[in-house]
Amino acid sequence: MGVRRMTVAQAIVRFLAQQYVVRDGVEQPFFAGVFGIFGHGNVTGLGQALEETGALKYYQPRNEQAMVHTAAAYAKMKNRLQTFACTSSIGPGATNMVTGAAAATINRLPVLLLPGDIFANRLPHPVLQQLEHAHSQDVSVNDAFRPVSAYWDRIYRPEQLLSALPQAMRVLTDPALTGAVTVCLPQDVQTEAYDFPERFFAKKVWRIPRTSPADTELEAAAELLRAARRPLIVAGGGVIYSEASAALAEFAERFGVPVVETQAGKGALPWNHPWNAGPVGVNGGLAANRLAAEADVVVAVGTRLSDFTTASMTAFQHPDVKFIGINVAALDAFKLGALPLVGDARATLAALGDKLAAAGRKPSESYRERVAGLKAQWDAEVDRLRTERAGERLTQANVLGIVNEAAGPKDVVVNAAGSMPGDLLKLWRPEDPKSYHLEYGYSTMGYEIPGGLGIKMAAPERDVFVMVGDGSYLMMNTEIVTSIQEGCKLILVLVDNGGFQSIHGLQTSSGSPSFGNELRFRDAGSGRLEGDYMPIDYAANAASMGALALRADDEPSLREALRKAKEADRTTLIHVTVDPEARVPSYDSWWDVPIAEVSEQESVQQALAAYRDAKTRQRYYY
Ligand SMILES: Cc1ncc(C[n+]2csc(CCOP(=O)(O)OP(=O)(O)O)c2C)c(N)n1
Ligand SMILES: [Mg+2]
Repeated sequence: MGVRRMTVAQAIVRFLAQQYVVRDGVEQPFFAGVFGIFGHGNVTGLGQALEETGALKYYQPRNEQAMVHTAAAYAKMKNRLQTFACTSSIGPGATNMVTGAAAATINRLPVLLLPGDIFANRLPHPVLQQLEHAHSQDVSVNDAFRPVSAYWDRIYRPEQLLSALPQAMRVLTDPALTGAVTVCLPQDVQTEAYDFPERFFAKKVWRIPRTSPADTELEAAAELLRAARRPLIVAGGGVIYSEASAALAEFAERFGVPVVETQAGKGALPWNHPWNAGPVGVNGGLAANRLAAEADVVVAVGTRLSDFTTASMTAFQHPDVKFIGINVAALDAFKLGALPLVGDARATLAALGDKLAAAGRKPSESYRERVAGLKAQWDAEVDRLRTERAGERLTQANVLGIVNEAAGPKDVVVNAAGSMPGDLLKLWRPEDPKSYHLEYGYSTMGYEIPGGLGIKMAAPERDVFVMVGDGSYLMMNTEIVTSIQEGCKLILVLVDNGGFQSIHGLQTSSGSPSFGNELRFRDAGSGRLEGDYMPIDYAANAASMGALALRADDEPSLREALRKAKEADRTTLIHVTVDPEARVPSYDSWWDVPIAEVSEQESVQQALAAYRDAKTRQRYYY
């Protein structure tokens, strides 16, 4: 067996460049490249290896957290079949990636993180940026990645790569297990040489199977569904990752089952599909939430069933409601006491459909009429919210409607935190499964622009509309520079409402006076942050990084700015100001956010009473 002498870092780069995946007969390289910021912890190791081998394309971000978001967004856009590796130095460069790792793992998106680590030989310790522990020398800041990683490892000896990297690939490419995979690389080990077997660098194709549940389980599920009077499907992100839209539409039509959507699942069916009853849960619409409340059998497909989907366990109120969980991940399939169908969404929907047809299920005409009636009502409500009113300030809902009209059916909208995720879920009308991209697992402020970059890199033929709140923009905007550097055009729509209006709304509706959520000057009199709104020139900020920058404050100026942005040859930011008070209401839903049990303020006491009352609707499903 031939061997080849190279450094650990060189071996990693050469190995990664040879990893491929295949699903449905389509083969592709798993890594599109490497993002990295260099420091003493990786420049002479992975930096040297990337430069000399040239085996993987290198990209230079502005911030380590951002590069992980970019990698995750890219992976999401590629239905988890391709991603990036991310290399950082030791210390702050590494820990900057922890937030990105958590976001990727929560959203079940593959990213490979290669943080530099302190010396394995310990001779020069403590090194610059090393956090020492009095109780152990076997701990570094990189241990902070353990709880946020789907797989975690640290390489002390070169030959450990021979088992660590295949394990890392196993987890990255397994749809049930995937997330952030972290392989920590002590800075001395990265540069150490070893005689690696040649075979380690041969092309390797990881097969992604479409697994099906056992026949007996499918039959039990078909039996439950056959007799259901008000069945309902909750479509999550797994439907999209599995490319199961056609299978879902067929199932819904064939058996008369309405589909309601989560943030990750929105777009699985086009908004105007007759069986798409719209979004469900805390930010759901009235059609979906009413159907959920009365459903007797709920089929949860490819969803984590987060509190936003279950309305904190109040969405499903039928006294005998039963659940069927279709999911590649057993963790999710078993939730809500469901009959678990552990398998790929597309394969399982098809197999369950066959069983259900054999069991003789027929669609009910009266249920179809009820769904159609509710859907028509909801569509009219969305029209109403999106339509701007003459003489009034633009609302965020108007902005979303206008941007949606400017976007083509294949264009992508991206967002993550604030009041926009809820409004987008209600108001955006996707026609394509990859046109709606919300990071609402970790809801990370700052994901928007790096995420938009990842989407554009994955789908250069689509325009990417990055909807970003003023708060989120201030938290992380510097990937604008990277978008200019790479010629990846983004259309940024910055919605300026004077700060954290989502949390401000939550605060005041929970009985508290305004405190700490708006972007205001400190008031000399009260000493609190309740002076005037701070004027921030976001357009000038974006322009300083090389973007085209425009301003809009009414419908005609926004439509004109969007027209210019679509024509522009580079990243364009539109700074649009909206009425901070105009909020989209909620529809028959509730979110569990606890209220102070002791307060002198009457408004808080009232909120507590309302909270306790609402909590009585919370259900436990076993
Ligand atoms: C990194 C991070 N920190 C804090 C939060 C909590 N949080 C959720 S929304 C929000 C405010 C977002 O402000 P902005 O982007 O302006 O959107 P708006 O609420 O005004 O719609 C905050 C602080 C978060 N989601 N992410
Ligand atoms: Mg805001």
